[in-house]
Amino acid sequence: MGVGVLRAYKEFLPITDATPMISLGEGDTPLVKSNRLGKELGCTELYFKLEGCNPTGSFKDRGMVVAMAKALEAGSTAVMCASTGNTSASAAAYGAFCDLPTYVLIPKGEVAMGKLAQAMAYGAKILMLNGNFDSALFLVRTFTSRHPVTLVNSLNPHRLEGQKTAAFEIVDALGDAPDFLFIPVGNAGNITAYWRGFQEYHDAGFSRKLPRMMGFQAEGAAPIVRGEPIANPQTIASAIRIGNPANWEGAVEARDSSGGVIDMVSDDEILDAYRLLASKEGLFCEPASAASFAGLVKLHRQGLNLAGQRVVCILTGTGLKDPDLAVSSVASQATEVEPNIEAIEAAALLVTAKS
Ligand code: AN7
Repeated sequence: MGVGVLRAYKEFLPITDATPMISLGEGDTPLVKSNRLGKELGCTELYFKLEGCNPTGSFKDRGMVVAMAKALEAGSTAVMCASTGNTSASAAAYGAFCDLPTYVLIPKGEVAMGKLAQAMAYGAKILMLNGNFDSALFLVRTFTSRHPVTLVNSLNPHRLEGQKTAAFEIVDALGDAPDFLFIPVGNAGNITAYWRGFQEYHDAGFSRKLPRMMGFQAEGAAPIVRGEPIANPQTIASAIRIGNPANWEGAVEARDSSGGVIDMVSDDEILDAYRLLASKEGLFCEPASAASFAGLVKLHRQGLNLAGQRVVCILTGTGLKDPDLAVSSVASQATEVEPNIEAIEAAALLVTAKS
């Protein structure tokens, strides 16, 4: 418990005697059983994997710790990534921990405030690009091919090795793989990593079944669903505003060999799911994360029978990453009150009567 991903799953990771066993306490995140929303969907066993509980508030830490450890082992002197926000926050944190200078290339005006604040606080060298994530990824690939700087996007194979440990934790917690795994898809590294993790654990005899992999893109940024790159991807879920995913083939392979789907959800469906998770389950995730649950709601509406099925939704990042959106999009209103008990009583009773 709490030993970090490298120690917890050493035998499944590319670790040698020379690998520094670093940790910021990543992994071992809660798998919470739904109290209300599962019942509404006729699903008796619905769970949420709270990846926002990782040290920088997203699942990226699982892969970043492996990528950084391997970079240190290889004698790297700097790391770089392109990011819609969470990868840069994670790279910056582990870079600070390891004393490795960290360069992050982010699309100007498209990264949620909490993520930008993290990269700044951890002391990353931030390059704001007048362009989108896809052009940022192309540029860091080019830069790191020309200079002795380690790329820590999920094109770095160590990233996916670390991220697959979330699948191990789910099987460890449930005693088997779930029937369905719902997950947001952006650059498509995570769905690729989960599928690998479920397969490896299955091959090692830790699970009897394999889940159907249910990946969800945002409607305005759904290249895999549409079958071609999107030049100008748009969605309120800025984390998955990606038009040409680096791990496209991995996502298709996960879908096809698991009997799953890669589908899309609209921004309205994402926001509805985001509000429901917070107000009916007490789970505050970021909008991109809510795409997993939005996908479950969509398929349920289309007639998918969830009776007797064990379902896990991955909530990839915490809602605190994007406070502006939270304040502008939630249902509850703040009531202004004078500092006396009569005013408080009047206001509180009014609120109770209303709800
Ligand atoms: C909260 O940080 O791509 O399909 O640069 O931040 O593995 O890309 C983030 C992606 C889902 C999609 N949920 O995962 C980045 C970045 C959240 C995310 C995804 C991201 P992938």
